[in-house]
Amino acid sequence: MERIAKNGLRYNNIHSTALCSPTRAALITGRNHHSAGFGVISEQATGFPGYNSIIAKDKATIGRILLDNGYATSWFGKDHNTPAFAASQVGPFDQWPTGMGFEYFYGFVGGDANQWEPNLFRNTTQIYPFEGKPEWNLVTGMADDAIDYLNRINQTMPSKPFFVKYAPGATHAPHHPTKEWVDKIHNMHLFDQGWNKVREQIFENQKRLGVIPKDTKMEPWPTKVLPDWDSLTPEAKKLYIKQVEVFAAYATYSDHEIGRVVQAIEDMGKLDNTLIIYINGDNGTSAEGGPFGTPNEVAFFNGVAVPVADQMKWYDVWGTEQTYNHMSAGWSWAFDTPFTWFKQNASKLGGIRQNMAVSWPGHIKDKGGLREQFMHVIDVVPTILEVTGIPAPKSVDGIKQAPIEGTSFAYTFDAKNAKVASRHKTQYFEMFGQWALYHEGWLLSTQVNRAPWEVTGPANPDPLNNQVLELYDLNKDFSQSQNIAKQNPDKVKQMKQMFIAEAKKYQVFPMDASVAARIVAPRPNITAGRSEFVYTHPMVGLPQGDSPFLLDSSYTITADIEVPKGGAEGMILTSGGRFAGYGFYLLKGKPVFLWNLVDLERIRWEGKDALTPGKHSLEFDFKYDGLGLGTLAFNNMSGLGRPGTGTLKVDGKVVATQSMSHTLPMILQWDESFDIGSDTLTGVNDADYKPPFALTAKLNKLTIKVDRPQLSPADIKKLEAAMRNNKASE
Ligand SMILES: [Ca+2]
Repeated sequence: MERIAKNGLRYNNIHSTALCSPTRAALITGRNHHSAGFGVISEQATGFPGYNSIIAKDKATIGRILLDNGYATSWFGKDHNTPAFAASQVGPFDQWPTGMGFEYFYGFVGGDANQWEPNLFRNTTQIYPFEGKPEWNLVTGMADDAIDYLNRINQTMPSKPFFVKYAPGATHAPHHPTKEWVDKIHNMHLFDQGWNKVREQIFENQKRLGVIPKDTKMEPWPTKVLPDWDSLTPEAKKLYIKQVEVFAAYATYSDHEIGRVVQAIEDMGKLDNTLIIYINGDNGTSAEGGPFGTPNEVAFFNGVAVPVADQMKWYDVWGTEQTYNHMSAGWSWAFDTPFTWFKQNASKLGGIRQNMAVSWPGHIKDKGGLREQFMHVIDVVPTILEVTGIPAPKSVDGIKQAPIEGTSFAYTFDAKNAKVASRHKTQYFEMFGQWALYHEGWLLSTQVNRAPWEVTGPANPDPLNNQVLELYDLNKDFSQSQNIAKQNPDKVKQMKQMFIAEAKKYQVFPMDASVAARIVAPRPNITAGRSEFVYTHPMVGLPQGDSPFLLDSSYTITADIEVPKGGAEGMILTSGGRFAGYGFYLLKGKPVFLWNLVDLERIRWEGKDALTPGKHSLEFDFKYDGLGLGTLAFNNMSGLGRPGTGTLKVDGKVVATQSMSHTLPMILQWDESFDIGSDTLTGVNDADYKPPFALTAKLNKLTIKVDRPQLSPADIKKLEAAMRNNKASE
């Protein structure tokens, strides 16, 4: 990044939406995230136009526009703009990168990926280049593939212009750098003094570099949200330093590999006429590890915080394939210096302000210059169109195109415009019911009422009005630290009206403050309306969002198999993997059903005897003891994650019965698939087997029956009463 900045311009006032796929949708379409159907991530999509995870056909992406104008277009790394219900091999593929105008795709479809064993696709086909290569890492794999691709284009047709969208998994969790980079960072001892001191140091560095005004103020450490470093136990300090060193190693490693791709362009002799826009950040720094961090992000999304002492079990393997790790939010706060709050907090600069460097050596002459004009990621598309001289298309595939909503920042490339006023005058922000409005230097913000790790509580029922409003003058107050709402009541009123007008214009309404509840909200799904699933053929790679959902429900899984002479072993059915999931398999001939509860606890049913050769019917029956997903409609999570009893049967005879005191409420490991007849990527129990663990018995038929709980009229009455009480207490 430093190379791009030194060779071009630095920007300190560009903004994102506060969350990943919403920002990406805005980045590739030049429209606001709600306009592009991505008010939230696709796994939280609901039926409203601003939130349905569908990028409508009247908003063609920059990939499509450039493709239609002769460019070779490609996308490397994270996608997360494919609706969860279109992520399986039945498609449709029109909202995969290749369907959105990016002719070549090498990356992962979902929200994040294990970098050691990713759910990786080339175009729309899953590939496994890491098999048998324990040293392989996607950060390097992706750079190698991009370098190979760019050289292929260049050697085949040197005059072909190219467009690359490069979105590494870094620094989203899991933080998976190579050991080389972890050692390098560790030896620098950057973080030994703790997050309070690191924050002060970053603040001083920012002033020294001139990227923030000299008179910028910094709010005191938020002791109500996060503890002071000095108050921590030695064990916690030790753990948190490890967490942050791995994070920093991941950031640096990724930056280094991006540098190799840039070098490849220089080696082709094309750097002078290549515009590189490098936006660095995970929106704000992510606090989704919670105050303690976590060895397993899947635990976080199931509402499970792992105490420090338990996390120490993973200390030596932090960042390796044994963890799906995230760091303590204390570091995230420090890394958002000089701002407050985090990714997800759309009303705070700590959630939405990015840094950016832009180089175009043959054209931008003010090398190393700083630009301070207000901008947003929706400005990137119109900027690319302006510099390439390509007009925004009036129609694509016969469909009239909606106007682009961003404003080109190409004017800032010219040194004489270094200090002119921003051309982007007004911008709304909204995420999970937290919102803000920017207008010509003023920022109206809702007071933060939820830390990003508080995801399972009841949602604010009226996020437009049930808010404390704050007002800031960013022209004088770079870090959004002086709330002047009291002194300017008329301005507050006027800007709230302006927010409502913008929100109406860009399909922000109905605003919804729920977070976790939306993960399990009903949405289009290829399994919708089905309670019975039959499989007669081995099959791997079905994503979580497109497979039978067994959480918060009763279900019965029956496998009719034929054991050959000498016995059998292997995977019958699995979903998820090392960090959460279930497996139904034969181990040394014995039937096993296993629930992996976020790698903290494994519940296991096992038959005593190995199956004899011949035909057998295996059954795992689970009776769920709770009201199920239906309680969500009442802003109530009480139906989820409840206990239940599982029974394992062989040929109709019970061989094991066991109760679970709690179950996973939300989600299995999302980057792992539903696999029949073998296991891809990681396994659910390393102590038992290594994937692919192919089934050596013949699978004649696998049947899954799901018996979802239904609310009785009495249940509904109770839930309605609870909801009324909740509202009354607010
Ligand atoms: Ca797996």
